[in-house]
Amino acid sequence: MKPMYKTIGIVLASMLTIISCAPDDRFLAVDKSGKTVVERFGQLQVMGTRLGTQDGKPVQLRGMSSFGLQWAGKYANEAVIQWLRDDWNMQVWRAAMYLTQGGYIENPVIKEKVISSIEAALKLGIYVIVDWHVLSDKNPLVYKDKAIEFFTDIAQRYGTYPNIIYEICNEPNGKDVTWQGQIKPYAEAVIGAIRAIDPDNIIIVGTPNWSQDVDVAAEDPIKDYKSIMYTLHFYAGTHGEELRKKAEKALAKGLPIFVTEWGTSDASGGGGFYPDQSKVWLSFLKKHGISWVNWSVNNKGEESGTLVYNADREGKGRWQDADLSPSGRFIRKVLRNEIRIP
Ligand code: DCB
Repeated sequence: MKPMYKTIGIVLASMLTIISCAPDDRFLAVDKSGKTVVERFGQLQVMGTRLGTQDGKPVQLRGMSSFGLQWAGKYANEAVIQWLRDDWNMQVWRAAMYLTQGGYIENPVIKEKVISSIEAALKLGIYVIVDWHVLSDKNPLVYKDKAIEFFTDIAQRYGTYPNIIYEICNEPNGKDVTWQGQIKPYAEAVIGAIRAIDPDNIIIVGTPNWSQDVDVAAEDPIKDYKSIMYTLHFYAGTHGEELRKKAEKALAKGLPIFVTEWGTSDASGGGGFYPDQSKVWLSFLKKHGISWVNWSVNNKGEESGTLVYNADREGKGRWQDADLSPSGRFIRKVLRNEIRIP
């Protein structure tokens, strides 16, 4: 081919690629004009069951969760979060602060990793979920006073920034931990403390049974406060149609849902990588416009983790394909809009 035709061919081909792959601006962490997601969406609000921008347009935010900050706090820094924003197209970062298992109650300096996450998010113009990671401690009332003290401080320091999203109890669990008995009373107390300082940032409440029983919360949602959402968690290798039915039931009752944690593995964080089941879930979330955050950035070697065993031991970011696990490569492509989700 003559060089000129070759050039024309290349130009045409790249124009076609741009047109056909051009992702909807709403799914970009930074748009073509360089505006960050927080610059574009501003103060988030809840509109019916949907998350909305300051201007009242529905949005679906997508991003990544840290692993337990006591284990993987080295990734809660600006270099990694910027890499995730720029290379992974991440719009929201979740700082998962466990309470026990070496978490905040036992080791309060862990809070510094939440602060470094927030500072990076403010600088980079992305949203940040401050996650009070109730898990093996089961009943959120156990550390209610500590939660109020913690969220009061976060709200006083950062409540004026639209970047902040509060997640007040990751996964309440255990037979004796019910919505009406423990979770709702806990949530009302913590929400009251946050709202005394911060009138409008989104607050996400955990639901019974490891944040699966959104249908139960939907029977008796929290009144009196605005911009409240409820979390649904799933692991694609364990949870399927039955859990999606529960979510649909809750949505039909008007419950606003935010998936603050889901994994491509089974419910242990390991046990295999389930891309097909994950795609069914991603399609469900897309259909309902539900925001999501994937579990999680770590190099432990478990299937839900983004990095292969021992990759990036210092927390520098700039990962190459060989650093990423099958799940990491899959989620990166999903976030970059390179895998079509029907
Ligand atoms: C959730 C937790 C999260 C946990 C993942 C995977 O727990 F919110 O903290 O992460 O889902 O289980 C796992 C890590 C492991 C680590 C472990 C330590 O991936 O590497 O060793 O935390 O706590 C769930 C979710 C669902 C269910 C149970 C749990 N479920 N759970 O459906 O039964 O028991 O942790």
